[in-house]
This record gives sequence, C-alpha cells and structure tokens, in this order.
Amino acid sequence: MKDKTSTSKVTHGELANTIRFLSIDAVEKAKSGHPGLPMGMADVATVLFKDFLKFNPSDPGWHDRDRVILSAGQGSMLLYSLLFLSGYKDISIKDIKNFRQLKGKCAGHPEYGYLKGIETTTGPLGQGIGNAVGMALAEKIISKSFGTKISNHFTYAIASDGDLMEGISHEAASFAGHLKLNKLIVFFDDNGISIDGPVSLSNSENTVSRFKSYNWNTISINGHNPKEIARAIKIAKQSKKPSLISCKTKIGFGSPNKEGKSSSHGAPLGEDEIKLTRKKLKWDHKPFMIPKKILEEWNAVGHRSLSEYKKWKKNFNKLSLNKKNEYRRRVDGKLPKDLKKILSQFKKKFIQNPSSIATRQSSELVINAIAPKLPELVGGSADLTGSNNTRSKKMKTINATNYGGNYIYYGIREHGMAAIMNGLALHKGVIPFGGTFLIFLDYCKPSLRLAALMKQRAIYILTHDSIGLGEDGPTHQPIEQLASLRATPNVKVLRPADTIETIESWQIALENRGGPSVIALTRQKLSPVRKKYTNKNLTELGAYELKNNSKNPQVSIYASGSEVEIASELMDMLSKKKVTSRIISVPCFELFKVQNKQYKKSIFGNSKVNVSIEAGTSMGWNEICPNNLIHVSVEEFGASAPYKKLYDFYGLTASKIYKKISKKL
Ligand SMILES: Cc1ncc(C[n+]2csc(CCOP(=O)(O)OP(=O)(O)O)c2C)c(N)n1
Repeated sequence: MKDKTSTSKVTHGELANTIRFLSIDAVEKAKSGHPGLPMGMADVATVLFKDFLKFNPSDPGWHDRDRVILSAGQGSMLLYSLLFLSGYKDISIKDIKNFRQLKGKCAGHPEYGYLKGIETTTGPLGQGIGNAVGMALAEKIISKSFGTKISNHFTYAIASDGDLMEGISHEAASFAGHLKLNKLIVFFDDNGISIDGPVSLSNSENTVSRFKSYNWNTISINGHNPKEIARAIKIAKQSKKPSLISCKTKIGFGSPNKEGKSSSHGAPLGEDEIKLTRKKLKWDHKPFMIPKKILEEWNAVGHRSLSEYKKWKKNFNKLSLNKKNEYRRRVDGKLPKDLKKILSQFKKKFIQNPSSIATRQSSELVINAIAPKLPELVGGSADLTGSNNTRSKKMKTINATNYGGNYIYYGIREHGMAAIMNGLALHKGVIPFGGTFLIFLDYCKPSLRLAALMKQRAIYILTHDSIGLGEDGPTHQPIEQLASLRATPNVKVLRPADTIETIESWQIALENRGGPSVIALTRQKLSPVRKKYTNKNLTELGAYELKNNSKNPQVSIYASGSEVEIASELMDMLSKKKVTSRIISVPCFELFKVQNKQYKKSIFGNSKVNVSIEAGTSMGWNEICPNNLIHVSVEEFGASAPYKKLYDFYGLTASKIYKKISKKL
C-alpha cells in the first residue's frame, strides 16, 4: 500500500505494519491470541491516532481526551500496540512480550485498571458499544454543565461483526441515534469473518441500512485506504448524528494464506506463515524490533494534541475557583460534604413522622431529597419509571435537544441501559442509577458483572423484589436473582426492610465508589421496623440486631427486606407463647461478611433455633445464620395471585413459621 498523503519520510504503511507485526509477534510468543483483527484494522487505527485523536499519553487521565474503545476486545493487541507506540509510559515492550501472561498488563482482553489508556474492559462482544454510548452521553452532560471549552471530545469505538450482531449493540445504537450523540463515531470492521467462518453462515442483514434506520450517519469505505479513512472521519466529525464508518477490511491483512480467513482469528499465524507475511509486507525486522525512525514517528503521534492540551489547561484555569472545585469533585467522584447530613436529617424526620409505604416509594423520597444537591446523579429507568419510582419531581429529562437534565428514558432496553450506565460511570463526572424490575436483572447481568469487575459505581434500583409483587405471576417474580447477585463478587446487594434502611442503603450505594450496588425494593407497603433514630448507618453492618426480648433468646429470626415485617409478627407470636426471641435484620450479606469475628459471633448468637426468612431461594443463608437452621424461602417460580395469598401459600406467615419452630423447641 503506497501512501502519497504522508509528508514525513515514514509512510502510512510502515506505521500500520508496526501494529501488525507487534501483534503477530506478541500472539506468536504467547502462542495464544488474535492477530487477524489488528492486522485488518491497523490502517484505520493508524489514521485515527495519527491525524485525529485528541489525547496525551503523558497525562492519560486528561478528562477532555477523546475516548477510544476497542469493543472487539478479542483484538486486544491492536490497542496494546497503539498505546505502546504512541508513548504511554505505563506500557513497555516487555509488557507486550508478556502478552496474556499472569499478572501482565496486557491481558487476553483489554482490562480496565490494568493499564492506563484502556477506557473500559471489553471482550464480551457488544459491551464496548454500550459503554461508548454512555461515554458520549456523559461528554454531552458535562459539556452542558461546564461548557464546551472544558468538555468537547469525541468517543471512538472499534466494533466487529460480533459486536454488531449482539442484541446489546442494537439497544445502545438505537438509543444513541435517538439522542443524536453526534460525537460518537463507530468503526465497523466489516471483514465478513467470525470464528465459525464467513459471517454469511448466520447473517444476511444490511448493517449499514440498519444503522441508517437508527438515525445514524453512515459512511462506507475501504478500510485499507488511508485517504478514504481520513475523509470519512472528517465527515463523521461534522455530523449532527452518531456515525458508523463501515470499513471493508481483510482480516489477517498481509498474510498470504490466512488473509480473509477465519484461521487468522484466535490463533497464532505460525512461524512459516509469519515469514511469508514479513516478506509480503516487506517487513524485514526481527520479532518485536521497530526501526528507530518509525518508532520516533509513532512517538510524535503521541504529542499531536499538546497544544490542545495546553489550551484546555488554560481554559480550566480561567474558571472560577468554585467551578474548578466543583469540576474536580465530580470528576474525582467525591460526594458533596453535606450529603451525609441531608440523609441523616431525612432519617430523623421520617422517624418523627413514620408511615407505611413501599420501599420503592421510600427510595423516591430519597431521590427527591438528594437529587437537587447532587447534580452529577443521573437517573433513569428501562420504561418502568412510575413503577420503579426512579424519577423525583424536580428531575429534568435528558433528550436530543437538551442534555442538561438528569433523567434518562432508556426505553425497554435493560441491557443497553446497564452498559450505558457503565460508560457514564467510566467517563467520570456522572453517577448513574437505573431502574427496572429485579426479575430483569437477568437482562442486565453481563454489564452489571463488568461494572463489578471494573469497580464502577453504577446503582441499580430493582423494584418488585419478590413474590410480593403478586398478580403478575411467575415470569415477574424474582426467586433466584438475589442469590445470583450475591454470588457475583464486588456487588453490594442491599435489600432494605423499611424507609430508614432504604435511606441507609442509598447512602451506602452512593459512597460505594469501588463497584456497583443493587437496591432491591418492594412493590408492597411495609410497616416501619426501625423506630428509633440513630445517626449510625446500621445497614452498613450488613446484619444487625433489630429487636431482642431476652439476653439468651431461644429463637433468632434472620430476615431481609419485606420479611423483617413478618419476623416482627413472629416475635410477638412467640412472645405470647412465652418463647424468647430476637430479630436480626440482614439488609446486605456482603457487608456482613466483612465484619470482624467478634461481631459476627454476636450476630450468630446461641439460640436453640435459627430461622431465616426471605421470599426467594435460601441459597447463601447458611453463612448468615449457620446453626440449627430453618429456612423459610421460595424454591420454585412463584404463582399469580394477590400477594397475601402467595405469602400464605408459600408459608411466609408468622403462624406457619411458628408451627415449624415449635416442633424444634
Ligand atoms: C458475548 C460474546 N459471545 C461470544 C464471544 C466469543 N467470541 C469472541 S470473538 C467472536 C466472534 C468473532 O467474530 P467477529 O466479531 O467478526 O470478530 P473478528 O473475527 O473480525 O475478529 C466470538 C464469538 C465473546 N467474546 N463475547
């Protein structure tokens, strides 16, 4: 490929081939990985980095940098090569040689937090597209608050066939088109190949037409022609819509026997083929060797935005001190100092004026109280706003004509919403929360898992949290969802028992900067169980003694959420029969598990009988109350009926539980 556009002595082809051979050599050394994608997309990536990208490898966290997301994480060597070549100090040739090795920075798929310059963890196809949409939206939101001199960057994503086949990308792309996120530019690596062979085995859609119908700007180019690539990016940058640049490429470009074939996907080319490829691309250098002049040229690419960087710093310094501090606070993810006080006052007020309300309503009251003080809090729901109670009265809608609001109508796109929330959180400056029914957690789970993996603060408001939702029946009644969430590392699963625990849960979720939190809330009304004010956040203990009528109670009742109310009735019933007891409210397993031994021992107690009550599967409860256990749970998919009938049917009533206990006493 000859490049007459280059003014330097180093040609475009040489720059792109550097990516190709770094990738080929690293995959070959690791005997594992995917050389085909980096070889195919090297031209696009080279033009993007060399002529368009706003970034500064010396300050990878510069907040107004353009974001680059390799949604097709299987081609991770493309990203590692680009970061290394453009001069990110965090990555050396040693790291590249250590590709896919234990504790290496260059993991099999790009992992957020391992290496500066990686904007998000990708690998599960489609997720990166969702993240990119979230990042592009965050840019708009922040720009509205601080102006375009402070926030004015593009989000670029590289997507493969697989990314665009995955349903999540349909959801996210449709949403991006609706919101006219014009600073989002997606390169579609249209190489027509996936693992099983040609994409035509399973797909005959017209992807470009599909994106057109989503209200995207679409451009189709030869992905190996630098002029066409540059022209397309220029046009995309001017567009009033998000852009899809569909790049016809050859997977494994330059490999005489594997180019255009699925054999270049997911396996080293092999020594003989590498020799042939070196010959064909006229790359006469030893593995991992890069000629000095080419490396210098690549390093210069890393300096291309220095003047913009300096200008941004100047603009930032021109802001008032208050604005500067507020910007830093939001971007650093710190909460306003008075938030604790607001929540504590709210607790006090509610205790003075208690009422029986569903915890989803309690959550709405919390949002009402905090949203005006927390401008970075951006809520939303996947078309269940009224049911999830996620929108406070004063929230303003974010739409294509005004990004200055704080509420998002995600539509019926749970998976898209979850990935977009990750993008909003990763971008920084926004704290996303989103609602749906707890049962539809399953539609969010892959993104929620990534939020946990990436330690991102995404807050899930999951309502209708048990058979207590009643008549909607088994399809809507979450049974195994709490257990499945609790089995996922680094997720705080909060199931508050009343308004006070809901306030405390919100505080925990907001302060949890190291991962996602789920707040599971009821549809049905609950009587308050916390009646005495304390400034202390008891929910933070994970499990705590709520009531006690003896120093040595015969029965310990452990319950979460709505079942704490049943525990109270049970305690009264036991009391009438002269059986002593205590109640342990268990709003969060994860927080209890990290308490010290002594505290745990005090919670385990010495009762003759321990009972756990939760309207879901009992999996996991043995750890909370290990001995002499009776589980009161729901081990099947529920049923359609008024909820009180269901509680009775499944034995979730004080009198039915009392009968079980009396047999053990
Ligand atoms: C959600 C998900 N499903 C399956 C995979 C396994 N996988 C990795 S790459 C790939 C398909 C590769 O085809 P394509 O997207 O066209 O990428 P290319 O071959 O062009 O690299 C699959 C199925 C995955 N990473 N994520």
